[in-house]
Amino acid sequence: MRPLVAGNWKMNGLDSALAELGALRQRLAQAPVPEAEIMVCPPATLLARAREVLAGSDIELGAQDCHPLVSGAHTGDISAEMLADAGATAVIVGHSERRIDHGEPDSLVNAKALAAYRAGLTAIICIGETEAQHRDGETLDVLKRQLRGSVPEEARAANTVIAYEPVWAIGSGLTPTPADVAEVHGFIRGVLSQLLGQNESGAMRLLYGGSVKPANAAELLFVPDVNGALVGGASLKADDFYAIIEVYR
Ligand code: G2H
Repeated sequence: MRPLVAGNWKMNGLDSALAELGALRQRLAQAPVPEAEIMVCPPATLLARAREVLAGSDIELGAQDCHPLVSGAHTGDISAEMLADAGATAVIVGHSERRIDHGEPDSLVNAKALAAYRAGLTAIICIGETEAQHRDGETLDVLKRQLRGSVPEEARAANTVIAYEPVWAIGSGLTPTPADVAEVHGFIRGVLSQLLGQNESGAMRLLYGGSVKPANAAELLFVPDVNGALVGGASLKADDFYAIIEVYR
């Protein structure tokens, strides 16, 4: 399975990120890493400019969120169709920052994933336990509940990627041990198998996300059942993002 390395810029990128993206593009042209699929997910306002920077390259564009509906009276929201029109081929849904900051429940994440499919986008569905849930030993129960609620019946390996992002590891510099990541990803694969069948589950990419850096990428990304990374902070600098991608070469 070809791994996916996706950069989630979050609410960053107004300053140097497009220049960094140009540098990444150049770097990949000089020293390609065809073993990995590469994506960047800028804020929606930068999609069009990022598309210009990436024109003719293999680097894909994703978005960070979408509204479940196609259009209507939803001030400030952006539909999956609009993201596709702006050049996105994928959209992140259910990132913990949206689940927590905006109170998004699993049912809404599920509806957003369906909207992504409707617009022809890949849904990158995020799940992950909080620090308190981790401490209380609830990780696997939380992940099972999130998967059952957030992953639509229509999810297929061709239209869906799952990203496991422990909330306590996001932006904190902390990461689970490779053994813990292996256990959790194996568990996720098992739950997906119950939900979608063994074929789809077996072929679906499971990304790890949360403080992935050049220094820890190799130990986290070659864990069994890890098929790539969702990278936040380290995706904003071409050198760092390339160094993470390069582990697959
Ligand atoms: C987790 C991750 C990207 P960071 O949110 O989705 O961010 O790599 O900065 O921890």
